[in-house]
Amino acid sequence: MTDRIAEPWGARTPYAAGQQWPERVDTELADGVDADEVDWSQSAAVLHSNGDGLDIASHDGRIVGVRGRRVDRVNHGRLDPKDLFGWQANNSSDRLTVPLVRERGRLVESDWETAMDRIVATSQALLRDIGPSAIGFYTSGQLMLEEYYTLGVIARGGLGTNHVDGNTRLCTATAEWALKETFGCDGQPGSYTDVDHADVIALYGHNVAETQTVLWSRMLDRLAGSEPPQIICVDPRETPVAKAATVHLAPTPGTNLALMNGLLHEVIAHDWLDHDYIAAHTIGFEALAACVAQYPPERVAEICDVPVGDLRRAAEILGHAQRLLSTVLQGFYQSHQATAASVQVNNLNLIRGMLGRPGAGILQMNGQPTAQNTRECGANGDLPGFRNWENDAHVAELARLWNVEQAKIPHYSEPTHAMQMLRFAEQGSLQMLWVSATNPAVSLPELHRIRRILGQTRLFLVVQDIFRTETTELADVVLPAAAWGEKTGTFTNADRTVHLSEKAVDPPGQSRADLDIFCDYAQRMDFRDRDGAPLIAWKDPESAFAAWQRCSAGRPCDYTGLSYDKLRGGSGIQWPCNAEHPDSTERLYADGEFWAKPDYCESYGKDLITGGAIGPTQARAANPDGKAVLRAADYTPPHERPVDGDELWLTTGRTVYHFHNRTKTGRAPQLNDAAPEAWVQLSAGDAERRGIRDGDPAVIRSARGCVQARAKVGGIREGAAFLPFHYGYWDTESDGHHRAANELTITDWDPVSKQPLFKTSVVRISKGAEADRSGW
Ligand SMILES: Nc1nc2c(c(=O)[nH]1)N[C@H]1C(S)=C(S)[C@@H](COP(=O)(O)OP(=O)(O)OC[C@H]3O[C@@H](n4cnc5c(=O)[nH]c(N)nc54)[C@H](O)[C@@H]3O)O[C@H]1N2
Ligand SMILES: Nc1nc2c(c(=O)[nH]1)N[C@H]1C(S)=C(S)[C@@H](COP(=O)(O)OP(=O)(O)OC[C@H]3O[C@@H](n4cnc5c(=O)[nH]c(N)nc54)[C@H](O)[C@@H]3O)O[C@H]1N2
Ligand SMILES: [Mo]
Repeated sequence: MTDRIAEPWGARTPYAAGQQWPERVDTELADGVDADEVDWSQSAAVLHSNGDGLDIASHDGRIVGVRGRRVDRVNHGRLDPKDLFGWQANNSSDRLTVPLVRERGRLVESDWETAMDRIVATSQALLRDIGPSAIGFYTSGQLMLEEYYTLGVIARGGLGTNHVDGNTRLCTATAEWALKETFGCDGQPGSYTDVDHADVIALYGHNVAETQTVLWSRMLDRLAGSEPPQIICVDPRETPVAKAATVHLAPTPGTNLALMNGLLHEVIAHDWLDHDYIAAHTIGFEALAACVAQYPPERVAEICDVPVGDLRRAAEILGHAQRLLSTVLQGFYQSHQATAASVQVNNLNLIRGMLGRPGAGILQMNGQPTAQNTRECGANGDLPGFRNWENDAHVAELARLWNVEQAKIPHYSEPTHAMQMLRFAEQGSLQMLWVSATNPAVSLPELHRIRRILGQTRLFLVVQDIFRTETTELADVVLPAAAWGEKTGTFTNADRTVHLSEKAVDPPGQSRADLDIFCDYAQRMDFRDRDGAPLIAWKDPESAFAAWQRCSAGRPCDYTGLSYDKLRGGSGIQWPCNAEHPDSTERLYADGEFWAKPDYCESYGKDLITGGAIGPTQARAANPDGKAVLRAADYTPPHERPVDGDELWLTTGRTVYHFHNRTKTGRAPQLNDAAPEAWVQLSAGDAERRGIRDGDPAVIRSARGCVQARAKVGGIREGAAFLPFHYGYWDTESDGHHRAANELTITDWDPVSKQPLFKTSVVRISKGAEADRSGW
């Protein structure tokens, strides 16, 4: 058997362009467990957005392994190393099993009555004394569809607060906004089967090899077969993707928009265009052409510090592609001018007519397993069902569906984004924050500030998790949740594939499914509709799903043709799935029609530089027919940038072996042993100038904090350094030294998507282990 730690992608199963991707079933069972003696429950992967179908093996009430689902369209049986080993965390002896409440400054074990009473009493007092805006919810991309929708209805229809967001704000807010800016609506145009057909695959700031390993296996299998695709990689590091690329462009962090404008310049200058597609299906071409005319290759090569020949070659490959698949992720979404740069990827596909047919697609990727649902269900900065908060008819529709007053549903401004919620808490107007399935004390930027905000006594902090984390330690009430495998629900991956995940075992101790916790809160708060009936008229996952289906009816993310039964037994199914598309929808926009018509669209769009709202009047005038919008933007330099040779760009991100703050992967021995400690990656030249050799201890300082890590020399461009963000403090002795990347990062966000800029800050690095945190 392949050692999947040494070989994360497993063995090759080559295939040629246009063929079916062969099956390969990956299985992992605990030592001594016999596959014939276990019960299998259908589910899908939860340690990334790929949505790999898998079955959970259980025996005697414990999860004992996993097996890839051969029939699933996403993975054809394959599994990622994190999924092969990560399930062991469910069985960890340090799971949260009882509610905790803060007594005289300390968290003590309690019971559900006491914990929920405190939450309800605080909510009611705040509603009475201040109003709904004193209460906020910060949720996840890791719960299930039914849970987000329930939370969305509670917050917007029950309490009437505008302060609901997900950690999807840190993750795929830019994916969503790039899609809204171009197509008027969220929703992934492409499909993973585009990999089977593409002749060019361009990956922009997307280290798919480490972050969606099964999707990369699909690409590797194409590369190993006949008629392999050409690969374009844009990443300052020499990732496995870069190593396999035909052309690797390694721009200076934060210069993505200049690079994209340069590529567009070449494609337009050489007339590698689909003029018919542009004329029939888009608006804005002249303005785009005028803007990118200012970005000839020589200028762009200088801004981005990439060889001009490589830039030209990449443009030529993109310009000649017959079936171009483009993917985008955090190297764009969390970098400077995030939305503006990601939108240019859409533009490139559009002006080449590369959309809606096999191999010609766009994947504005997701990161977390259920991020798509956070966005669909109204648990982040949108109304449920991709409804437009600026469109009164959409709000009225929701009010009818929930049978509440239209005025109850906040739509006086854009829903509050997470960083703004934190600011409100810092300033004191937000007095209760309910955090579910996210760990902001490690994952938000500028951690000393986050700890100060969350630790205030005037803020009532509720944290709902499966483990004690850096964030639970700051809470007033901690609620123990059931994990994946211990509850039933559905979730949707990055290419709109919906999976059912069945409960395989009971949750430990008194822990409860997040859905049960939210429903319990709704009942205790006694939220009612206009006729006095309970606002939340469901109690279990399947009836919550049915409620969501009604909400999704007629909207782009239409689930009305799905059911738990239909999702059982076979493959996951792509939405929209309704009377018109009863089986599934593989690709969006195949007919060149978009969800951008003014009355239907999710957003009227924003200015890419300022983030200023375009508004209904201008949107109606500019794009009455709802065509795809080619939006242009000029490059501006990042706000913080190195001023001398001593300073380096800091960029942060992931390794293949860990998921986020490692609450799961850090508890799986194989994964933890594969990457037990943080490191800092820097180029050979930058290391030598600092007298640093591979493996030396190093101190990394920014204006905001200090981190220690061992140096890893090479594999990154000059002038840039990389820190993984996985390492927090739950499994360290508190010896005063810092290791979380976010001690260093900056409080700054993209003007359009409001996604924080985790990929561009400035640091100094020196050799040594001294945890001298005194100043910058
Ligand atoms: N193993 C693993 N897989 C995961 C996760 C995980 O924690 N671990 N998390 C999941 C989640 S939630 C997400 S969001 C995804 C993220 O998946 P990715 O976006 O693929 O991962 P990152 O490592 O955050 O960033 C990708 C690349 O961006 C590059 N980069 C940094 N700055 C810039 C820049 O300015 N320009 C360009 N062009 N590139 C830049 C980095 O060098 C890095 O290789 O992964 C998902 N899958
Ligand atoms: N510097 C830097 N910072 C980053 C990033 C980066 O690239 N660089 N990436 C950003 C991105 S893309 C993301 S997605 C975020 C991720 O940041 P977080 O969301 O903070 O990361 P996790 O560690 O996944 O936190 C999820 C928490 O939910 C808990 N949990 C898991 N399952 C369940 C469940 O079913 N119910 C409940 N109630 N709890 C559960 C886990 O134990 C864990 O504590 O980090 C962001 N921060
Ligand atoms: Mo993410």
